[in-house]
Order: sequence, then structure tokens, then C-alpha cells
Amino acid sequence: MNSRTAAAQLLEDGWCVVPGVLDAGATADALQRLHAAAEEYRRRGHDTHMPVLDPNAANVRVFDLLDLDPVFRELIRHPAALALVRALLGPDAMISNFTANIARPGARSMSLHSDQALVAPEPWLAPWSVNIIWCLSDVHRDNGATLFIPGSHKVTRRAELGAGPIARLVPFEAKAGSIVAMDGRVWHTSGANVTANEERALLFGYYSRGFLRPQVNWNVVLSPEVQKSLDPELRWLLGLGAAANFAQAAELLAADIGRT
Ligand SMILES: O=C(O)CCC(=O)C(=O)O
Repeated sequence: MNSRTAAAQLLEDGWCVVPGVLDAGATADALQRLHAAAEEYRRRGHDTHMPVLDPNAANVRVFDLLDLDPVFRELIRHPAALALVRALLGPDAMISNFTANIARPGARSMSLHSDQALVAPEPWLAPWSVNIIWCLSDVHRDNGATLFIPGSHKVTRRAELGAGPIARLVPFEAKAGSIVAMDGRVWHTSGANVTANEERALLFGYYSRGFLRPQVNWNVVLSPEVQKSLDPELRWLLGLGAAANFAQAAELLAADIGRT
């Protein structure tokens, strides 16, 4: 990378890659736990093929990661991830979702979208969400790297995407153990895995501003045992305290604009 910091690149370009956040051992351990989590998720009665997202079962989707293995509760609050999240969204950022998409050979692309458009209506005038993508395998175009449209974090309405957006897609390429941070306004899709036998395993830690409802209800997703095990920081990031949408109020009232 050039002399810009990763956070500066994220703010300006809408994305950045930070290599080597996990070493080889930690990456292999997380990957093995992801496969175990996929099995447990199926055992709990969920299908890992989600036809609403992916055209065939070569994409393996695992939701509820935070309930499935403590390693994911560590990754979601990893300092390298939270530093980028807070640089883009500010101190009130919360955890919206944490899911995995394993693209196996034969996996095909999903629909083009931005993650902010999935949780808030247009116009998208500021970053209100961000994805931290954990690469548990090397990721490149042929094994289904996430494809994105450079500069699309500046798109404020769907109509501004213009004609032929698919032709403008380029891959995020990164080594196993890296994280990719992607502004929620970046238009992107999953790539097709055209390799014979290479799996592409990615985790998507999704965070949003405190005034946006998270994608899932953590009170329901997390078992009582997991909830009891959480420390105050993680409880706060998951919105599990009694107070919810008060960050704007605190800021406005502290500004003390005036009283009669
Ligand atoms: O798997 C990918 O590369 C992208 C997944 C994605 O964008 C999504 O699930 O919303």
C-alpha cells in the first residue's frame, strides 16, 4: 500500500485491505471452526443454501456465527476491525450481523447490491454501515473474490449507478489472514468460483450506526448462556443493554443549544 493509512484509504476510496491480521495458525483454526459451525448450523435445522441469495448450493451460508463459536465473538471485536469501523462510522457503531459465505467450486454470483441499501432507503449521503471481511483463504478472481465497483460509495441513489454496472466490477484480492473493509455504500457482489478444487471462505462482520436497527435481533439469536458470558463492551456493541437509540440524544442535549 502507499503512504496512506488503511483508515484514510477506507474513508477516501470506500475500501481497504489490511494483510496479516491473523497469522497462519489463527486463520487455519478459524477456518476449521467455520466448517464445524456450518455443520452445527445445519444440525439446528437451517439450510446453508439460501436460494434468495445464491443460485446454487455451492455457496455455503452460515448465519448466527456469534452463537456458534467463541472464536467469532473474538473476531467481531478484534481491535484491527473496530479501529476501521470506528474510523468510518464513529464511536456509536454497533454490530449488525456476522455471517459467512463459503464459495465452493461451481459457486455463482449473487445480485449486485450495496449493504447500506439493504438496511436504509436512499439517498445514501454518508457511511452508515461497513463490512469487515475476514479472508480465511487466499482470495482471487477465479475462486470467487467479492467483486466491487470502484468509487460506488459515492452513489447516493440507485439511478446513479448508470448503465452496465456489471462491466465495472473488479475483485478484492487478498491473502488468507487479511481483512478487507468495505464502506456499506459500495456496490458489490460475490464472484463465481471457477476453480477445480479451491474453496473461498469469507466471514462478513457487518456494523452500522447506532440509530440503525441491526439486521438481526441479538436477543433472539444469542442463547441465554452466550448472553450471560458477554462482557460489557460486547453487550454494548450488540445492543443488549436496556437503553437503545440514545446516542443522538446524548450528543444533541450535550450541545445545549438553548433553553427558555
Ligand atoms: O460472498 C461475497 O463475496 C459477497 C457476499 C455479499 O455481498 C452478501 O452476502 O451480501
